[in-house]
Amino acid sequence: MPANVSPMYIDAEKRFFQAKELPEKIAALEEMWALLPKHKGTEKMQADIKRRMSKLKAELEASKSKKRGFTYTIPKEGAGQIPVIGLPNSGKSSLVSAFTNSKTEVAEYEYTTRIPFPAMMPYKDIFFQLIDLPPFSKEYMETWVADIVKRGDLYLLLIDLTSDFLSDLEFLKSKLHSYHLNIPGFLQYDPVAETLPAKPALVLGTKFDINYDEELFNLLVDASKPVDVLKFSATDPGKYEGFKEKIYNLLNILRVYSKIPGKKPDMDQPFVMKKGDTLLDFAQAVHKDFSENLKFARIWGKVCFEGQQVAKDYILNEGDVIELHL
Ligand SMILES: Nc1nc2c(ncn2[C@@H]2O[C@H](COP(=O)(O)OP(=O)(O)OP(=O)(O)O)[C@@H](O)[C@H]2O)c(=O)[nH]1
Ligand SMILES: [Mg+2]
Repeated sequence: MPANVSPMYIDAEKRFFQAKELPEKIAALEEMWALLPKHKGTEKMQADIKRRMSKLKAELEASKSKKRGFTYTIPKEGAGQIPVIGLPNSGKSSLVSAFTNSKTEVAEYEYTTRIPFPAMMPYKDIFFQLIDLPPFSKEYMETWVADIVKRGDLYLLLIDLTSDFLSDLEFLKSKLHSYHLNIPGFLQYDPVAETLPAKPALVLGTKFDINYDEELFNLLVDASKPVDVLKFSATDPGKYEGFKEKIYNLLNILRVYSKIPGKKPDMDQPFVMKKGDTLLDFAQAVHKDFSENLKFARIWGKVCFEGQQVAKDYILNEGDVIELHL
């Protein structure tokens, strides 16, 4: 034991070695960390404490999720499942209640939201499924939050413009990196994420009505690149709806409409398809047997006019009205 540590440190270390339960061990380590003078002479000890701490925290997390043994699985509905991600009080629930019919709990205090809360957000003739989540935080986070985020089709990141938002952004990035998300160019390189499907993200600078400084905002824009940042406030939803169109474009989807021969098209219920999908993909989406029996289709749209006949490999266009012939 080097002479330059305090008796309090030695005491904490004693408790670390005597502790039987993980939380006690972690608490003792945290105390040791706080009490250890940080200089060159203690570098080895610093590294040692950090290594032990991360190992024990991982063990604790694992034992908790094993004990709990559950996770929330939210069935996908609508044109895209969008987890709403942000630090405590960043305005997640305010966004969800302003843009959907569901009333999730909004409050001035932190950690208001404790369970996932799905709600449908209308956009034109379709819906996006938002999921209000508990906050991302440096303290304990439920492991199921990661499960929900990983399944998302687009990550909506809320950054409170009235806070120390550059460090908030860095914190969110490091968390998302630990989930191995593939958001091209946004997160630090991660060989595991590379093997997973790339997904889009969008940053909203919230509480824009309270605090705004063009220069600071531009720093956020730079730090978020290549992910776009939009100014946002939940107090005046009508004025800030633009983010929905952005989401639509980022999801790389399009809407097509089905028509039964001899009848008017059903313009109320679009089919949401991926950009690049073919007529055959559409037939399959309408009915799983249709793709086998499909002969051709007639299309009314911007690219094909007046019921032009197309084959199975026709690439769908936004707004196409499609009449399948089996
Ligand atoms: N002025 C203003 N206040 C906002 C805005 N968005 C949220 N707030 C306020 O900020 C506080 C926190 O909002 P919430 O929507 O509950 O935040 P949250 O991110 O869901 O918080 P947690 O669930 O605790 O993580 C509330 O008092 C809201 O009224 C906004 O755009 N403008
Ligand atoms: Mg909330």
